[in-house]
Amino acid sequence: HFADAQRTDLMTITRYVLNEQTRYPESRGDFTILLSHIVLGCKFVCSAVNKAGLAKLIGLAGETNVQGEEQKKLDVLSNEVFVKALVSSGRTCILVSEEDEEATFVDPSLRGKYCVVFDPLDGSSNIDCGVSIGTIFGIYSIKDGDEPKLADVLQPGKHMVAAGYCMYGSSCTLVLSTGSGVNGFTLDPSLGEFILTHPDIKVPKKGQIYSVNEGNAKNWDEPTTKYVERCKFPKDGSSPKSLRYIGSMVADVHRTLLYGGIFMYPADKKSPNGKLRVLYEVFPMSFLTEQAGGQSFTGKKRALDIVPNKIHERSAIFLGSYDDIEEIKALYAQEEAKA
Ligand code: P6P
Repeated sequence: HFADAQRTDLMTITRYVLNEQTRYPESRGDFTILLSHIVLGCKFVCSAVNKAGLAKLIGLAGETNVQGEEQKKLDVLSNEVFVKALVSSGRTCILVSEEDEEATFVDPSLRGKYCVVFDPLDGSSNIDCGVSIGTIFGIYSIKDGDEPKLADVLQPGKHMVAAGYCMYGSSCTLVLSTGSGVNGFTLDPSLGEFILTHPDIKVPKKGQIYSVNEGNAKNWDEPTTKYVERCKFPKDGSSPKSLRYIGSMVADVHRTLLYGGIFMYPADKKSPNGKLRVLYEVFPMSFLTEQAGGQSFTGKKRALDIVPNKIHERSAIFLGSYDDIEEIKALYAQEEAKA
């Protein structure tokens, strides 16, 4: 009987968000409309990524993006789709994309109250070899009703009203938090709907996996070096942790949320602020991790407390299981005490 109910009682992402909305009687459904446009963008990118190899979309567009990385056609396409979907939703006023050097201020005729920061196709250097990649997004409300200004997207991550990612892998999974927990939805291509498949995701309190690019070990600082050493040669007689590093943030974070452990992109001598971008990589993934009961730390402070000065600013990040992050925080605190 339950199986029947499950088959007919489909909890789609739209229905889930509408249910959420009933918690805010004053809301006029703007967020639901915004989210439906983000979902449309994810469906488009999922379809384009799945047929990229066939549609010869693979290969360099010849241009380089603001990050100086060679731009693949899918990057360009995904960015255009998301910008157009978000602007046409009539619910946004400022957009920040990894692909665009400047923020986009939406025309007053289409302006809404939300600011969206996003990486339309993170991990795109992995497209050609079929590794999972993803879209990462975070949503702020404009600070006060008058003219949108850059300060509205330079808010600390803790002021985000929602964050999520869509992972394009063996299946297309959208993981979302609107501030009351984390839920995962999987695209059913036959319906074109995202169906709730991972209700109320919680990061295991402690994990057996560490995830870092060991190739940067030469440049790590003392606390990171010590922590990784502990993962490999535990002093307390426990078994060493496993190393899992995919090199695509969405895939590494998705595994961390589901299986536990720690994902790290530390600062190092070569990149004193790490590599990952604050607004549309660190903040959304930290928001989700905290909502799932984990922690996210920069080496100096809680990641969501960062106040960005520039829209493409970077930060170091250590996120994942609550207890594992406590360990890395203690090592940085010891370092701090020595200074
Ligand atoms: P590295 C992909 O290019 C990305 O931005 C993230 O998705 C990923 O976590 C990171 O960079 C990988 O960086 O230096 O280990 O190749």
